[in-house]
Amino acid sequence: MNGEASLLCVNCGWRGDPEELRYTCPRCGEPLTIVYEEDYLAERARELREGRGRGVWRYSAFLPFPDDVRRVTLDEGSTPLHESKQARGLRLKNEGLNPTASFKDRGMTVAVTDALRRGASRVVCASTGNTAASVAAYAARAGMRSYVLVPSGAVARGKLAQAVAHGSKIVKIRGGFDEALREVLRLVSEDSGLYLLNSVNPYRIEGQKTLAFEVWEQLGGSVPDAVVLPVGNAGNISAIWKGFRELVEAGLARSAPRMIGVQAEGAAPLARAFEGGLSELRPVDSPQTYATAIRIGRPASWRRALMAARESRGAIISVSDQEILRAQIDLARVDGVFVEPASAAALAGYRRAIAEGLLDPGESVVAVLTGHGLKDPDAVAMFGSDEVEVEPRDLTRELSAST
Ligand code: AN7
Repeated sequence: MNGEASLLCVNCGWRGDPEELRYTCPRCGEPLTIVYEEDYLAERARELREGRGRGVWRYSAFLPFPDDVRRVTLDEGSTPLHESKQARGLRLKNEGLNPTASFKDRGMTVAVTDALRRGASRVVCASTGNTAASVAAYAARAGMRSYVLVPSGAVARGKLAQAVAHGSKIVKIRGGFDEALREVLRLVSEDSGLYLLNSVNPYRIEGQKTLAFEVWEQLGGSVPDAVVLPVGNAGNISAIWKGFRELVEAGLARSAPRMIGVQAEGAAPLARAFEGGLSELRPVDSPQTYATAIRIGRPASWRRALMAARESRGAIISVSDQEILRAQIDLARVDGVFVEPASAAALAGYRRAIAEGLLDPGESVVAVLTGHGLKDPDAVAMFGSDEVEVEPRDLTRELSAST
């Protein structure tokens, strides 16, 4: 790799050289996408099929670095694809089993590798929590100083604990994620020494697209009929769609799955835009949901998310907090997989899509479970628990079969 990749603005068509670090289009402000020269992916298809090693870097043939790049890695990816006990054809991609317990690590290993390659020593992000935890860990590993901006109110406890543990400077911004992202974008435009690790960074998308390659491999070289996943800032749906499209472009898959993005009702600007057939986003000013990871009203990658849903003949839908909670409990108590609320939106969305006829029962569907349940231990308060405290001598009676 070198020279075969360029930066593309999917909105206005601007093109640039990735060696010149940019996150957004200088003409129109759209987050930039890394694209490869025609035929390049087809030429390297064999290397992708015969990839060595595991996880994200197994697919380095489709990543924009020379093969000898110094990787910053904690062995991300290679996550299990469980069959769900809840519906025939439904599989659960358990991204909570990444190094910092969310899918963000796929993008972070690639973006922090890029930061190191460019000699960056200070990295920054705005985050609802998981990006912050991942930035904190990878920056520590790379020996960089990290700054994480989080909403002052609503960050899950586990995520904050990770940022503290890894030694980030944590700045709680009064306001929500959207305000924090706006300020961090302003900050990096004024201070070229700060490397930005939000998903407007095109290297994050390159790392996260590897989920598609992994699913394809786990299904024996085929793709599912559909992928269902939670959508917040909309980087992940853009990335996974890009991965599946590249498989098709490389001649490794005949078609790509329908992409079904799921938002929480109180933070659903993309679902509204999709349902209304709109070509512009109407941001939500004070987004609300108990799935704090996706409490986002002004998704940066909104245009690419709508493109993914429309080009794939998928959809972006919304579900209530109650449906999310129900799905979270069922994932834990029926499938044995403990996820954070945002991730449960994937199962809630699957159920909605079946009910509305967007998916047929029995179709092959992968639900992306984006983050581990231990990230947000307080959410469990709403599950209802079965616990008692007893004197030691009362234990036998307490555990007798009748109770
Ligand atoms: C568990 O950490 O935005 O649509 O700052 O943590 O790519 O934003 C997290 C997002 C889904 C949505 N599931 O992904 C952040 C942040 C979980 C998440 C999403 C997030 P995007």
